Amino acid sequence: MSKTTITAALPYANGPVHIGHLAGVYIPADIYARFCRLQGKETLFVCGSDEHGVPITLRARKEGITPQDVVDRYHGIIKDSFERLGIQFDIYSRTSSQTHKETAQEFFKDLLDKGAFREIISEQFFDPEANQFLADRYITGDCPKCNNPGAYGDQCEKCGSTLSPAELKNPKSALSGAVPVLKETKNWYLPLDELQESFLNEYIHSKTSWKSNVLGQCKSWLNDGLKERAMTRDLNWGIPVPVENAEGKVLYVWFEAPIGYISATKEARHNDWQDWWTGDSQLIHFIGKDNIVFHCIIFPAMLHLRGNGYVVPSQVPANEFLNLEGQKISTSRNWAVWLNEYLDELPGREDELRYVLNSIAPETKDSEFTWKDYQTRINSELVGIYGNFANRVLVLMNKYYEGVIPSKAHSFEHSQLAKEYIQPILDKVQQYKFRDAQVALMDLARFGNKYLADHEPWKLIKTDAEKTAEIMQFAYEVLCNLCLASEIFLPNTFKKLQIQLGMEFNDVQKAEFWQKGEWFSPEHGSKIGELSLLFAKMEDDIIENQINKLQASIPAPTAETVAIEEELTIEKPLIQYDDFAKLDLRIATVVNCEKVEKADKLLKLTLSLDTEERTVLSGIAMHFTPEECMGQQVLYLANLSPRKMRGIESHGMILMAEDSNGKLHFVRPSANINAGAGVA
Ligand code: B3M
Ligand code: ZN
Repeated sequence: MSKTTITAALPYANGPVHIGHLAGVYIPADIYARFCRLQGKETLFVCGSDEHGVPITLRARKEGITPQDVVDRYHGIIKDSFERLGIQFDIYSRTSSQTHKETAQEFFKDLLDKGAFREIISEQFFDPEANQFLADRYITGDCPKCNNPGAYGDQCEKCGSTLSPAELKNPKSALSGAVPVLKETKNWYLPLDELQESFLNEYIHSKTSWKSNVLGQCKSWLNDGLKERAMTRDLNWGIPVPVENAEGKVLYVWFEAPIGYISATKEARHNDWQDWWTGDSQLIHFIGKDNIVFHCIIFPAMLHLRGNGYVVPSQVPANEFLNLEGQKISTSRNWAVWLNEYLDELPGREDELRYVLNSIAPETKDSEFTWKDYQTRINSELVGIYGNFANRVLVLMNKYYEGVIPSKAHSFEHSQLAKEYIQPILDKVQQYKFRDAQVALMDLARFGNKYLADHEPWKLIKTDAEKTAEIMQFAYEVLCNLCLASEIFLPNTFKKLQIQLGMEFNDVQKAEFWQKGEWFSPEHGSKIGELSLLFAKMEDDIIENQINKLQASIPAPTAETVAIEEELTIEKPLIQYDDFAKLDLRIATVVNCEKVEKADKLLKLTLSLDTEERTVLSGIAMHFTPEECMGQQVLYLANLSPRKMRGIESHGMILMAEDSNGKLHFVRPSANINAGAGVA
């Protein structure tokens, strides 16, 4: 059987891990890795801290410590918190390790020797006082768009514009305050333009099973045409470029960080590490959407150039983003739920966090965590359904049979039960639909609960002992299957429940369940273990404390933001992000358009969203002919309730801009992009 190498994005060691990281990357990756192991696949699950790159040096400057101090601190915090949550890496390494340094340098040398890079001399900003080149973030100045005096060379945080350092007015070095000057420097570039033709076009187009959000991004990069990209940087924090006379240059963090997966494999598997990266090994990267280009385009290109039998990624199940209480999670604004703090403040609630975050994982679009929703899911689902079922079965078992499983067999078909309740879990995990898989898990708990409610053994025991034994035996059997199925989602609950069931599932039993998808049927006569509570009710005060803590972390509005908000209220009332987040805005392409009979103003449009088509009626017939609409990309509100007009159901609406003459114009992206793309 082929090997499966699973990687989870290496978190930057410039802060702890938060719930957004967990929901997007680490929980799905852990579910999948556990699943592969239980399926009997040879599985390696690697991760580690990403300890290079500009964000680390910025954090160090801010705190007045060295970059090494920063990464040492956060590497420890991150590694420890993953362990406490039960993320079962085979290794959690770090990119400051000696093995990684050697591996990355060797990789670079090999590509260099193969003539894979372009050497390009360009002008970069340089601080003449500090005597070093400046990363974009290290240059500050006045924003060309809004005049904010504290804009960075890559971005203005006030107006949100993306900038380049040359655009800043009155640029200054953040290191010394000196005016930066342009200076020539040589760097090594990956010729992605050539690689697109020779490899990447075909590679991406062969990946028809990838998720549509991932393919959409890849294709749009390819459509725009890839450009060469520097793989070395003039910086003093990172892995030195292994070439003579390259002092002061390091490997670009996005060149070496993915190589970290290989280094970690070496550290975990000294003797056979190559086998995990060659042959028919399956390489699967779990990442967030902002890392797609690096894992689907740049890293595969690097592996392809390296040759030597290296495999390229076979799956990249990237997720979108998780928001928190109506706002984007932000490390710098401290708008986050930090894993290490969660574990300290809510001890014993690890599986609850895993459960909730998997329930709302941003698998196809951005999603949202709120503390209230967290509470509801725990109380009504984990306590109300799962815990309630387990508790009823085990308590009655003690009460009626002194904990010994009665031998009265039920008459359900095992194969039917497997098809209905076990297979769906396996299928969904295999399709990387972990949310749905967990819903299927809960369906089994619901089934058990309903079975008890329908048969009421607590009443039946008074009149029919035989039938009661049959019911209780079956309920116990359902609980065993629920327990088995929980191992990949709720590992602590699995362990606890196993003890209470008086079970210790062995490898054969697990294999029959996870590999063959068979219904488990317990031996009669065994005795259940000691009972304990699986899930405790989540009380209001805990939730209130968490909400208060979060609210306390947002800075109070400044006079300026208050003024801006007042100005904005003139026309329409201010809304909360929540209200905005409800809109499903997309870019759609008009693939068909026709007039509507007996309706002068209406056009009937067929919009393509890539994976599906929608019919929309739009009152633009006085402004455009059907021909003029064909092929247009439009801004489309996808989740407006359907409405019937002239006997035709219209799904959503297209958004138009009206100029001062009352003429309508299409609102469309500045370049053609993939139909269905989200707008946020
Ligand atoms: N550290 C970026 C991030 O955390 C980066 C991932 C590296 S994966 C090789 O989003
Ligand atoms: Zn600005």
